Amino acid sequence: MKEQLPITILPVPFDWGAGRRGAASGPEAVLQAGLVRRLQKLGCRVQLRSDDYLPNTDADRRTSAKLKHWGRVQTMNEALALEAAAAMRAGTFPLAIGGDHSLAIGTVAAAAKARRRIGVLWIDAHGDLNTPQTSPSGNIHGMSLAALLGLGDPRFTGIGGPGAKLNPGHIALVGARELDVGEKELIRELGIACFTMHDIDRYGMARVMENAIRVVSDGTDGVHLSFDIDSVDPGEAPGTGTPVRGGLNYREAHLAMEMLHEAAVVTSADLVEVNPLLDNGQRTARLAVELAASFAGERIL
Ligand code: 5AB
Ligand code: MN
Ligand code: MN
Ligand code: MN
Repeated sequence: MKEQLPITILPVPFDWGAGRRGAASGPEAVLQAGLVRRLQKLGCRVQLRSDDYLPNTDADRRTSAKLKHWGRVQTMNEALALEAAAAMRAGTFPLAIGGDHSLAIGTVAAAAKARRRIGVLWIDAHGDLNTPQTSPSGNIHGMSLAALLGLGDPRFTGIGGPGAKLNPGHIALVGARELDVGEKELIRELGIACFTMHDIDRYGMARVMENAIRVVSDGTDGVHLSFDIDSVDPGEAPGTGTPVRGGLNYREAHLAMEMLHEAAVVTSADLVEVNPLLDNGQRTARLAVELAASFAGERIL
C-alpha cells in the first residue's frame, strides 16, 4: 500500500450479492479476530467506520432471476461508493471489509473517480466477469468486474456514474481456476491479463506478482486491490461461500501481500467473501487479518 496514509476501515455487512448467506457477518468476524490492533501495532493510523452509512435494505424485495436481489445490491453499492469517496477525499486509504464481492462495484467506482486512470488487481479463484446474460447463477458477486468494465445492466454499470470505470489493459486477475464460458471469451476478447493457478504453478508467485503489478501500475494514477479470500486454497480458507480446490497456499498468499506492500502502488482495497458461518472456528477470519498485516508492512525479519 502507499506509505503513511491513515486507513479507513469500511465494514460492509452485506451478502445479497452471493448465493448463500453468511458473508454479511464477515466484517464482525475479521474485526473480532483483531484487525484493528494488528494494523495499529505496525504503526498504522486506523479509523474504523461504523456501518451506519449503509441503508437498511431489509424491506427491498426487488429481484430477478438474472440479477438476484438487484435492489439491495444497488442500494448498498451507491452508499458504499459515497463512503469510499469520502474516505479518499479525507486523504485516507479505504479498506472495505466484506461482505460479498459485489461491493467492489462501489469501491472501484469511487477509486476510479478519485484517481482517473485506475488499475485493478483482482485476486480471486473466479473472474467475476459475468453479465446477466452469461451468468450461470444470477448472483451479482460474479458480475462485479464486468460491471466496472461497463458490461451488463445499467443498474450496475451506472453506479458512480455511467460507463466503464477502467481500461481492460489495466486489470490483472491472479489465482483464477474457475472461469465460466462467457468469462473466458471476454478475457480473450478484451485481452485481460489473467494469471491462472497454472501460471502460478509454472512460473511461481513471485514472477506472477511482478508481472501483475506492472500491468496494474503502468500508465495508471492509482491501483485498487480487490482480494477475494476464495483465491486461497479452501484448506487454509474454508470459510467462504464459493470454495474451489487448488488455490493459493499460505505462503503464496502472504508473498503476494508482501510484494504489494513493497511495490507501494495500491491506493485502495477490498477484502471480501469471508463467511464465518462456513468457517472452521476462526481460521479464515484470522487468515484475513494476517494477510491484511502483510499488506500493511508486517515483515518476518
Ligand atoms: B466470487 C460463478 N462464476 O458467476 C457465478 O466469489 C461464481 O465473488 C461466482 O468470486 C463467484 O455464479 C463470485 C459460478
Ligand atoms: Mn470474487
Ligand atoms: Mn471468488
Ligand atoms: Mn465467493
